[in-house]
Amino acid sequence: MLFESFQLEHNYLKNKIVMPPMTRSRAAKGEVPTALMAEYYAQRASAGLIITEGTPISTQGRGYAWTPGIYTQAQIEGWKKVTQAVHAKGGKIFVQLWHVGRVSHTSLQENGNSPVAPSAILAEGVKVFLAKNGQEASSGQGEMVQHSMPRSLSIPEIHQIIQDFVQAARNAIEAGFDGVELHGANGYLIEQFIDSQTNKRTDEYGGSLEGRLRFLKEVTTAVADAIGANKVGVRQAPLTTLMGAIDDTPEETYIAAAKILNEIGVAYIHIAEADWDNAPEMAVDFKAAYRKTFKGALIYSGKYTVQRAEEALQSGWADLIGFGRPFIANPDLPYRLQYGLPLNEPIREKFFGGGAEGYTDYPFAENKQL
Ligand code: 8OZ
Repeated sequence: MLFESFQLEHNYLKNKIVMPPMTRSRAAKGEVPTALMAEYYAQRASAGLIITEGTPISTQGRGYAWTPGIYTQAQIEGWKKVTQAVHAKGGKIFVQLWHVGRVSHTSLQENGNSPVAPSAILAEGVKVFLAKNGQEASSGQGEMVQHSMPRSLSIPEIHQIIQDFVQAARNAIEAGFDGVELHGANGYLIEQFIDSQTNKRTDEYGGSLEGRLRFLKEVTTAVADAIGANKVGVRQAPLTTLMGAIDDTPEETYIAAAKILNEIGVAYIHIAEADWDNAPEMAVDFKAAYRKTFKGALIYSGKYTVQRAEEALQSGWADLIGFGRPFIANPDLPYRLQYGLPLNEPIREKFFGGGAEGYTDYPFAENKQL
């Protein structure tokens, strides 16, 4: 089933293999996507669906060096090169819209401001990736630094961030993306609102489960109203802990979130099972509850093999499967998986920052170009 097509609303996907979002930190000055990035994504256009690396919606939403943004005209023009290159190879591509919330550093914020969060709570030990001495991405010279103490958002600021998401989604459509994925996972802003240990607000954006889900609901509704719910997906990570965003009752919380997303009518929910986290495996009952609650497509990513992917699709709780790191090292991953060919191993040292090395120079099997 993995190699068969899938209709994701108006988007025809040629297989059920997703390239999930992966930060690679190779944008040019001004957080502008480059021609090298266009080549990287186009090389991977045999995926049924590509979802770009996390893409900040504003300066405030940035938490790492050299991540490509989608809030200036130069960035939109850069992304046009990416979407055109992917479409020319017959691929489909969504952009992941990202606000990091507290997971940032004063050096990345305007005027050295503090990062923002639902509540002013530090995640001890959670680090961000900064450029060493203001160097550019191509240097690859970065360092991991503890994120800065955040301050809590006022209600007008929350409303402004929702507008920033809407503008970023409009920019994405202008840039030629087939849709957007809202990054509601991995301990960033949307998840900081959702999870009980990061949201201690007492106003309407916290205090109760309904309150903690309000930001997700309002952002998703506003973005869906702006570009169409059929072009919107949402990523969630119910069980991850490493980024310090933890919910005390994840199943209750995230199934309630799925109910809201179902009512809005988004195209998909993308669940990060996060093999990089110590999170427990998601119980089959939890996955079945997602299926029962949410009528759109369900994508799962995290440590899948072809066999596990086929089982997930057969079992009925998944529609599409993401393969992350294997896609870094294997531009022609679907072909290799389909024919059982050996896989190239990803080079960890080249994950973040740098140039073509460990990025666009992984070989295709038998010199086959798609
Ligand atoms: C790794 C390094 C930097 C960012 C995520 C956006 O975990 C990320 C990310 C991952 O979702």
